[in-house]
Amino acid sequence: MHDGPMAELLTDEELTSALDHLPLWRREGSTIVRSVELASFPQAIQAVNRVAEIAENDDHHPDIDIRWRTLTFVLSTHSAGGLTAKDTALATEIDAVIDAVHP
Ligand code: H2B
Repeated sequence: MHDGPMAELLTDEELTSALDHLPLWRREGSTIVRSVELASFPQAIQAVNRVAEIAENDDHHPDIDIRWRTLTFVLSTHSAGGLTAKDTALATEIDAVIDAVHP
C-alpha cells in the first residue's frame, strides 16, 4: 500500500523539533517511547482502549506494553523503517488520551 508523503522518515532536525513539543517522549533507537503509570489497572485499560480506537481509525498502531497500571507505548512506522510524522501525531494523541484518563 502506498502511504504518501506522511510516510517519509523524519530528518534528525525534524525529529528534534517535534520532540520539543513531546517532552514526555524519549528517543530509543528508531522509535519514540513513553511510559506512564495510571491510577489503577482499569484506568490503564481504558487508556489502551481509547488509544486502540485512534490507532485503528488512523491505521497506525503503537506497540503497547501493559504491566499492571503502567503502560509503555513504543512508536515507529514499520513500513518506513523508522520515525515519520505519523508517529509524532500519534504521540500527541496518546498524550491527550492520558491527560483525559488521568485523575
Ligand atoms: N502501524 C505502524 N506503526 N506502522 C506501520 O507501518 C503500519 C501500522 N502499517 N499499522 C499499517 C498498519 C499497514 O500494515 C496497513 C496495511 O495500512
